[in-house]
Amino acid sequence: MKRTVLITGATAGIGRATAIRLAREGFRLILTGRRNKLLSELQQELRKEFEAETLSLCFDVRLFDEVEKHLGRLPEGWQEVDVLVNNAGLAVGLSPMHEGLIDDWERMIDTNIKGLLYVTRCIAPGMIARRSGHIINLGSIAGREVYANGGVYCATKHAVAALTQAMRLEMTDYGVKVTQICPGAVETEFSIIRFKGDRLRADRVYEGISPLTADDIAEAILHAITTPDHVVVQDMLIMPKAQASATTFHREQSDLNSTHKQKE
Ligand code: NDP
Ligand code: 8X3
Repeated sequence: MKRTVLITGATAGIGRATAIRLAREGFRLILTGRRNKLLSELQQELRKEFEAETLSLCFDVRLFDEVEKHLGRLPEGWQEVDVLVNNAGLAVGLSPMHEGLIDDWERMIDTNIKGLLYVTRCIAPGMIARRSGHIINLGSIAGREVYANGGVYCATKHAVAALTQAMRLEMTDYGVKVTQICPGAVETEFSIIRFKGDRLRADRVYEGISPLTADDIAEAILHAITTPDHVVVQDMLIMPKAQASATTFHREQSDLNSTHKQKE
């Protein structure tokens, strides 16, 4: 029986790349996100390219009623989720706390922490009952370090690290694996969202380096979910070769070649 993987945030970036990589390997996929058109296009692409069996569900992970409506009663044939990839997430804004926008904070906290919890609350009980399953949480280098002006985003990713550890402590007795994947800079829609559509500013984040690609992280997720049953990848930190810490990059253009520049 092919395993079923639920990916939150499959409309872009790491989630979308993971969907494509896993479809190629024959997994059945539940694809979620807020942009229905992108979900439909991805579904068609995966069916055409890989004859993938997919279900798409359009909802906002911040709204528990919506999450429960879609995931609390999955359709016939899709009720057993073997792997949950808690990927939906974002950074919004880059400013010190004394100037931060409350709406930016709410979006990050509600998506990255509460959204992950809401989805897990709906899916984990089935895994516990079946004594089998795997939860993969997208953390970040920002969950291991903090940097000025990104305090709230960093706090949400530190929360993901804490929740991941607690899940593991709670679920190991039930045979459920728990993994955290922590990337450094990955070029996706992430910086465009962080800078609210300012593409020039977003491009500067990756200037003079070869950032990670969404495919690099999809490959890591594939590895984590295809180890033998007795093996768990608990935690992976994956950085571009040119990135030494959250704020330290070696850039080919020397005028940008110092710590912190990309976060200013
Ligand atoms: P993208 O912006 O490219 O993709 C984010 C995905 O999350 C989209 O599919 C988006 O879908 C979904 N999403 C955002 N908000 C919501 C919501 N409220 N409800 C449902 N879905 C939502 O970013 P990445 O692929 O880069 O990010 C994926 C994860 O990886 C995030 O958790 C991020 O924090 C983490 N990460 C990213 C890094 C990077 O440098 N890019 C580094 C480290 C970690 P839609 O808009 O359709 O809802
Ligand atoms: C995204 C990476 O360094 O912009 O999680 O916080 S960073």
